[in-house]
Amino acid sequence: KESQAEKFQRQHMDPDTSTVTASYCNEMMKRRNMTVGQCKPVNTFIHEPLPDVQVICFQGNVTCKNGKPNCHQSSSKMRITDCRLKKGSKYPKCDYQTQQLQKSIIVACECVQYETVDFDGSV
Ligand code: PAX
Repeated sequence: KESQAEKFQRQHMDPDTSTVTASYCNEMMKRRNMTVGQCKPVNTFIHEPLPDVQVICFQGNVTCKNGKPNCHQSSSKMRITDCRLKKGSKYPKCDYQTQQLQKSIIVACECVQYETVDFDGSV
């Protein structure tokens, strides 16, 4: 079974892409299995090396949106792409808006191996 850390990497890591095209989200949301059964409404891809994302678990501690204490905010801005389902898009035709951004990100970490398990937002 896919671990939480593996799920985080499937859903949020894309270190090797630097510039994205308008069709990036439509292709990536499908390729990474986030359009199975339903269209995932919002998802962020991070274009930074995995070690740079994992180290966020040792950076500024913040409360997660769900009230848990295990979220961390990156001390530097990261290259990210937000994928947002367009209004009127209906499953199985998942049509996304692609937006490339540079923002500080917030992730949840589990202490077993200090691995990122949840994307909590960007600020
Ligand atoms: P998830 O599916 O909610 O949680 P996501 O990144 O895929 O996250 P499994 O076993 O998979 O069910 N976990 C935690 N989740 C949240 N908070 C804490 N502290 C925590 N600790 C552990 C992934 C797994 O992490 C576990 C949780 O139980 C899950 O385990 O965001 C909804 C989704 O949209 C993404 C992020 C979420 O998907 P919302 O609306 O709740 O904030 N998303 C959202 C995004 O990618 N980018 C964005 O900017 C926003 C706002």
